[in-house]
Amino acid sequence: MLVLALDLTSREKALEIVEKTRDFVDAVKVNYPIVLSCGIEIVKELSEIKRVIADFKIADIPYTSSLIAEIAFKNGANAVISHGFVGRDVLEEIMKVAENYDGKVYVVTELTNEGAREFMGQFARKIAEIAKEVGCHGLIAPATKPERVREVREVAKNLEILSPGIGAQKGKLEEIAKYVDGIIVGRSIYNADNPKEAARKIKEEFEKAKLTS
Ligand code: 3DU
Repeated sequence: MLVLALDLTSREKALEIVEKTRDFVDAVKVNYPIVLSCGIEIVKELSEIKRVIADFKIADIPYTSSLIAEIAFKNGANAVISHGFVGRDVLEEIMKVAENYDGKVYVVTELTNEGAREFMGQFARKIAEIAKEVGCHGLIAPATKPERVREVREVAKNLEILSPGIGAQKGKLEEIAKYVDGIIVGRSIYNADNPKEAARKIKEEFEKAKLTS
């Protein structure tokens, strides 16, 4: 599975990139840059073309978190991403909302940046355990830290794992492919001279790495 991280601030450019890459992209991930620039309507618009994962990295009290999830699903998102460090009660509340929409919930175990080792990394395993116990659908684990992705896979068992950090953040496909179900890629696709070719190549390389790793 290839998820396109659409961190653009122009609606036109975003739609153009999605059109160009749609044959190779399985879902589109929206984050704050595009939603704060284009409005929540962009989720609906994109959801008419591809499945949309709303990456709001939800990290609030259960009530507020459930409102955020509700808005995402109501506007056509197929899945939301929550932080895991907020704890079980938040994930349970988001799951209740997701169930009403037949939607998915992915949980971040640890971010890709080095600084995330200071706090989140120490709890990545525990976060994966809680997400599994709560019945969340998947995890978001860092391609820049293959040893952690392996560890998270051990705990996650059959939970879906999506991994950002390939390309611009220097994560390597061959190091994580066997542990993950999908990759999340943004800049290496939308900033490429030929986004369609870039998406095709990355998807092919991922599939090849999965077969050979
Ligand atoms: O580095 P890229 O341009 O390929 O984009 C990666 C996307 O994944 C981006 O939207 C970012 O917010 C998200 N993400 C991470 O990069 C790292 C994480 O740990 C979680 C999400």
